[in-house]
Amino acid sequence: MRSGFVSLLGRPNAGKSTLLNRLVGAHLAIVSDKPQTTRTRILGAKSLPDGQILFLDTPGVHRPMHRMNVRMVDAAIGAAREADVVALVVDASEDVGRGTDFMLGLLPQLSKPVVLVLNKIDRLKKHKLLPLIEWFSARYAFIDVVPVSAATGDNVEALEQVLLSHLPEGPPLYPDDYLTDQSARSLAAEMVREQVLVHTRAELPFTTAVVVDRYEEPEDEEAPLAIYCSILVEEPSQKPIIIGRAGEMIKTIGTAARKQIEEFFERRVYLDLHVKVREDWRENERTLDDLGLPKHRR
Ligand SMILES: Nc1nc2c(ncn2[C@@H]2O[C@H](COP(=O)(O)OP(=O)(O)OP(=O)(O)O)[C@@H](O)[C@H]2O)c(=O)[nH]1
Ligand SMILES: [Mg+2]
Repeated sequence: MRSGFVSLLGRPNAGKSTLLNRLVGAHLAIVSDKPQTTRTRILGAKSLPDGQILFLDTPGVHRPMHRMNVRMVDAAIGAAREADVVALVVDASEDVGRGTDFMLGLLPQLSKPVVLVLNKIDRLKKHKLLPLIEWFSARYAFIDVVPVSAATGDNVEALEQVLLSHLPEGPPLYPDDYLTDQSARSLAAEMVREQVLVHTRAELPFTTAVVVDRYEEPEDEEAPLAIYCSILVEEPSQKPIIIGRAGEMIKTIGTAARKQIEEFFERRVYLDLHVKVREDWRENERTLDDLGLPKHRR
């Protein structure tokens, strides 16, 4: 038996959260086509016949411009420091650039075994794969290189076996039905935020947060979960965008999020959404604490 932690590290939008969800077979981490979707470390456990892998999904590594982003990048690097193995997830369909160099520059100081995961191969022309592997291999001594498509699932099982083979020997750390360390509250808040990301553009995805104000779980399982959330925006002008004309937008967001939460918890849900302006919340240490972003520690 082998078991341990694998941290998924990479640039924003590389597909880390899509890969986590694919690996554990549940929608634990929200996904969007906007960068900086994931804001906290998310644990997803996968029990296998010959061991257990504890995956840590992390925010994409980027140049932080706000206190929130400093905490996000810290969470990513902190998770990599905690892990037994780092899986560096790269969008293989994109050109390498300065961001790639920055990521690679972080690796030596982690002093961890690193597996290179070339994701999105469904979008890559076959002849481009080998030169890409050579480019990366010339820059760091990866212990393995595995091309995958998190979207289609192509080669993901092989990746799982490779990662397991690099974990220390030992019994599983959690029971085999253990899935995540996320609370029901934060899973629900994240599903609301996912729908905000799907339905909004420009700066809104970056300036929105979701907090659960009240979460009621009636003992009678036929009665719906009642979840009351605030959607935080940074400026008064952003409020009407989230609400939409005649409340159309917030209704769309609410309906889609409610369906997702119901599916995840297999229970009826009553979801109540409010939009609140909290100026500069991305710089506010207390709000960031409340949102579960760990404090800056370096
Ligand atoms: N074609 C294709 N698209 C993918 C694949 N994996 C992820 N995507 C898409 O890439 C986008 C980003 O995916 P995420 O999983 O949110 O990326 P992430 O690395 O978690 O991003 P951050 O949380 O912002 O750091 C989404 O639109 C995904 O649907 C893949 O294998 N193939
Ligand atoms: Mg993510």
